[in-house]
Parts: sequence; structure tokens; C-alpha cells
Amino acid sequence: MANKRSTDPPIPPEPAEYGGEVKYLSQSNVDVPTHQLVTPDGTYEKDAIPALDPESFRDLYRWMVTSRVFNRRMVQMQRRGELGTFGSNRGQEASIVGSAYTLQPDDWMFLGRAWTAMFIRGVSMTDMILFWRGLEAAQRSFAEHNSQIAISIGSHLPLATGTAWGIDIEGEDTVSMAYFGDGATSTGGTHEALNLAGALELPVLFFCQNNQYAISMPFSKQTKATTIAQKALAYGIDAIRVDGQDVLAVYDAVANAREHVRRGEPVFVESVTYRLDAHTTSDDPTRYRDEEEEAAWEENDPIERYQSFLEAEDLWSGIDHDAVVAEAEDEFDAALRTANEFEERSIDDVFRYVYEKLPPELQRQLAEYKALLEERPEMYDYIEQRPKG
Ligand SMILES: Cc1ncc(C[n+]2csc(CCOP(=O)(O)OP(=O)(O)O)c2C)c(N)n1
Ligand SMILES: [Mg+2]
Repeated sequence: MANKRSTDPPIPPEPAEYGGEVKYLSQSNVDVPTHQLVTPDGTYEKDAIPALDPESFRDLYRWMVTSRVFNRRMVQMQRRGELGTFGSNRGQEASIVGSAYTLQPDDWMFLGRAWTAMFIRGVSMTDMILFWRGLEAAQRSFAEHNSQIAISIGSHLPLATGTAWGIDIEGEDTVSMAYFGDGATSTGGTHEALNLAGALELPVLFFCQNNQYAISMPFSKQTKATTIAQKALAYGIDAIRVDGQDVLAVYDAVANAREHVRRGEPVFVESVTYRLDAHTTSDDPTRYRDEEEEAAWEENDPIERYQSFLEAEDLWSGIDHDAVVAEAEDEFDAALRTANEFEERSIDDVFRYVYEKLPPELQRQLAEYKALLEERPEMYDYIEQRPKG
């Protein structure tokens, strides 16, 4: 590891050898291993397993199950018309939980679909429901260094790098972490964030969940790169590719990466996983992927794989699966009751939330918006009910 840059003044390059054929630098020469600790059939080498205490091993399981319960309940709510839309992360539990579990309270977190990480960091289910209902109160999690879901794809990566720059200037012993998807790596913001992080050697951890799709766009069409991990190398950033269905491998990789990041060596992690549900509740995946593919990934279930590890280690006896589910259901019921107590917000709130005094441009937009609603009152229903993606 350690990517040391020369600080010598630039000089014309010395070729290694003279003459001969034109040599290509090709990705086919780059060997990209994938870190895995527990195989899909549950085999592992005991010595390679991270040294966690028994309760932490069980915690990883509980968080993954809690995530699955939350996913199920939110999809049900949307189907009943109690939510505009929802983006499930079923299938990605190991990838999200294994990584988030390595973070320290003062670290900064920016994310997209990895919202389960918020719960691990103390954000309430109420706030997550409020977020998906479009209520600004959900943004209060930022006070605890947890930035709510970035809807504009890739927009949070420059923020994560900028935050890392602040950490560096202040000399704090924390890191900034950005979760994002395979699709986000095609945005300009991702390039800028990676380049600046590498050039300034900032304490930022880039965690890309390659869940194989950006809505209907498969990974094979997203990029000509054979892996996402190797993209980091061009920025002088070291990378790890990890099996995202193996919670212990993800934990191990990210805990290791976090140590490098603390020292100002940014790291890029590609976690290879799969989104089992639709992109959001507004999407129909049968239009772009077949059942055999989904069935193969259902088989590669991260929770079942981890259960077999817990059983082999005799840690399973300390877990009451039904009680974990019941507790998550109760927490969800209570969170929903609190969320339902929030009054419906007016259009004004959307404009007034950020600024104490509304800037002229937003004043103009608000007036235009109100005039439109007065002229065409039926638009109000359309705005409230329209599915978001
Ligand atoms: C700037 C921008 N362009 C387009 C969209 C519409 N959109 C929402 S999610 C998404 C795909 C994101 O794919 P990926 O980064 O792989 O994350 P995933 O949804 O798979 O977690 C797109 C194109 C958006 N939200 N923001
Ligand atoms: Mg994706």
C-alpha cells in the first residue's frame, strides 16, 4: 500500500528502454482480487476472521435482519398509498452493515441507497420514514454527521471530499465516508471528488456498492472498465474489491481501509452486491432482467451465509431470530405512529427550510409556484401523488 508521490520538480521522462514496439497500458494487465472470508457454502478459515467480541458478531446479524424488516414494511406502506416511493436495499445488507459497523461516532457519512447505515449510527426509523415522505425534519441527522440520502446521483461525493478537506485542515482524527452506486461512478462529480481527494491526500473513504444496476442500466453497459475498483488507480487512490454478500469480509476490508484513510491515504472500496428488489417502488425490473438472474442472487443471500457462520462458531444459540424480527416490527410501528403525528407541510416550507431569509430567486420561484397552483388547482394533487424516482 501507500502511494507515494514524488515532489521533485518535473523533468522529461526517461524511457525504461529505447526502441521496440509501442507498449500499451491495459486493464487486462491489472489483477483485481476480490476479498472474501466466508464462502457462499459457509466455509472459512478461522484465523482470517476479524477479532470481534461475540455481541458484535451477533449485532451484525441483528442489523441485517432489522434492515430487511424495514424494507418490507416500507414497501407495504407504499403499496397502501402511505408513501410516494421507496428505494429498497434488500440483498445489500451485508455490504451496508459490514461497512457502517466500522465507523466511529465522529466520522462523517454521506449516502444514497445505503440508508440502513443511518440506523447503526443512531438515526431513528421515524426520521427515515419522514425522509421518504419528503419532510425536511429528517435532515436533522446532519447534526450528528449523517447526511440524508442524496437523491441527485453522485452529488454527495464532492461534499464528502470537501468534508474530508475540513477534517484535514482542523487536524481531526476522523474520516469522511461516501456510499454510492455503480451508476454514480459515471457522473462528473465523482471524478472531481476522487481527483481532489487523491491530489490533496484527504481522509475520505469511497464505498461503492456495485449492485449491478443503475435503474435499468446493467453494469456491463455502465462502463468498459472490467471492475469499478480499478478506476481509483488513475487518481492515485488504492482500492479494495470485496464480496459484498460476505458481511465479515466487508467489515474486515473497510476497517482496514479506515485506518489508512485516517492517515490521509484515501481508499476506494468496490463492494460487489445485488439489488434484489426494484430500483424503487416505481420501477418494474421484469422489463430489464430475467428471473434466473434474480434467483441466482436470492440463493447468494448474505443473511443466510452469515447465519451458517454463526452456527459454526456456536454464536447462533445467543440469537432469537423471531425476537429480533418482532423487535424491529415494534420499533417500526412506534416510528410510524410518531411520523404520522407530523402535520402535512405546506409548499412554503419546502422553500423556507434552508434559509432564514428567503433569497430573491427563491422568492420569485415561490410566487410563480403559488400563481400556478391558483390557476390550476388540480396540479396540487398531481404534485402530492406523483411517484418520485
Ligand atoms: C443527477 C441524477 N441523474 C439521474 C437521476 C435518476 N436516477 C435515480 S437513481 C439512478 C441510478 C443510480 O444508480 P447507482 O448509482 O448504481 O445507485 P443504485 O440506485 O443502484 O443504488 C438514476 C439515474 C438522479 N437521481 N440524479
Ligand atoms: Mg447500482
